[in-house]
Amino acid sequence: MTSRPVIDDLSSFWMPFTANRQFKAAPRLIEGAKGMYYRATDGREILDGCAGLWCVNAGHCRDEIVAAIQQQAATLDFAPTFQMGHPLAFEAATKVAAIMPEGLDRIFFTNSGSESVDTALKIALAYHRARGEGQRTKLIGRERGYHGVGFGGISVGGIGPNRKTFSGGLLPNVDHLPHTHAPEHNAFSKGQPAWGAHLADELERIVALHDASTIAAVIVEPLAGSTGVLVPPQGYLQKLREICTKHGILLIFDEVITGFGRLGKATAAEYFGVTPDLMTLAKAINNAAIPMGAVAAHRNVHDTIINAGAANGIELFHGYTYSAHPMAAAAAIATLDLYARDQLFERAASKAPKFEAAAHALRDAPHVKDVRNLGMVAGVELESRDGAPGARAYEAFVKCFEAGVLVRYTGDILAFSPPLIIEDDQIEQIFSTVRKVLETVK
Ligand code: PXG
Ligand code: PLP
Repeated sequence: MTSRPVIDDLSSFWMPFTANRQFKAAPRLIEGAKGMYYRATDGREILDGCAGLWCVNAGHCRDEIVAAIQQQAATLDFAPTFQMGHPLAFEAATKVAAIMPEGLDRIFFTNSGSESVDTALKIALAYHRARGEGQRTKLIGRERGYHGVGFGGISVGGIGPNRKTFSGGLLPNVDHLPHTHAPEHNAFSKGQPAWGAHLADELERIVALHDASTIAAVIVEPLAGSTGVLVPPQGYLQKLREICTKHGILLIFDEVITGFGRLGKATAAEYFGVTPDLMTLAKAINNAAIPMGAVAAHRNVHDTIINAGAANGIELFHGYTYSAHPMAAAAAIATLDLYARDQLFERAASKAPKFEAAAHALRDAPHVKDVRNLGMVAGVELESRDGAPGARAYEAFVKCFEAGVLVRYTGDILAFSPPLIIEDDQIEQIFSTVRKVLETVK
């Protein structure tokens, strides 16, 4: 059963990353949410197995966040942060900084992950220029990386379909590391796979090709989410860090998905014990209640740029009308307080073993060719149908929705990343529903 539209005309909304014609022929519409559940327009409750789009980490419509936004909307709707400020912007930055890895305590606010990525890439160029190495302009991404949809993000990104149409407009000075997906070695790994740390050595090859003196930054997702959950091999991120440090290259972790508890720590950097120079954040920064993103910059990067500018001059020519929007900032403060009060990152860590076991129990379900996981993230890769890649996972996604569980799919990979408030029986419900659905999928 598909939700009946509550409005007749679906034609004006050009939907993002959606098969518009297919969707509008059989829409799935959500009209409410609370805690672990969405409510569809036909009144059905749908268990949220992916925290919206990896972002509602504290669960939906939390009273504390709702109240903070309502109050802020009636107190200060908007104030510029260009040559002015409002107190919540500074308070939100201080609270974000407090849970970042040591040193990453200078916070630049944006409105999305894509803007955070563009901002981080620009900060990297500004940093080298401030140091007198303005020739360091190359950016190194990774195959299968997802860094949003700005021109910077798709240039360093490594997802073919996101780049192809726009290939004439990509940034010129970009190269890519190989991705780390190696099912022939690592299928059904629990947590970090043992094989593949040496893939980080490819960075040395790229440095040898271009020379370190031309390279500004390397950007990677510490755990790649959007491409279908690629968990970094043991030792891989440590090697990337060492090589970047050796050559004076900035390391950017794109933590738009992994930030704010997804792996059971505030950041993946903390989880893996590897500290980047810049970190991009968004999504769960304020439980996705109002659009917001951020870049956390190491103090040294920040100070280098700030101190290179004239004393009364603007140091970085960059910013968004809505950087640190009052409502987004109010939501961030309330969200970060909630994460701390309810110890949601610790909760994620404590639920992770149960989540891992439930995901891996799908190992012998029909069509399953790999299960991988870390923290409160899991990916289940299906065999593709001959000549129709993605069709099987799409069918599973639709059937799960009809059976009352929201999952995410990309290609033929199902991805799971529930709110961190999930209970054990809800973990069971997600994966038992997927098993039942896979038994009916062609
Ligand atoms: N970087 C990373 C690592 C992301 O995962 C972005 C940047 C871009 O953020 P914005 O806010 O501009 O969308 C993301 C976003 C999915 C999915 O289902 C993932 C994202 C967005 C939408 C869907 O995998 N990640
Ligand atoms: N386009 C025009 C014409 C603008 O005036 C502005 C901002 O003033 C922008 C784009 C950028 O908008 P935002 O600051 O919301 O990113």
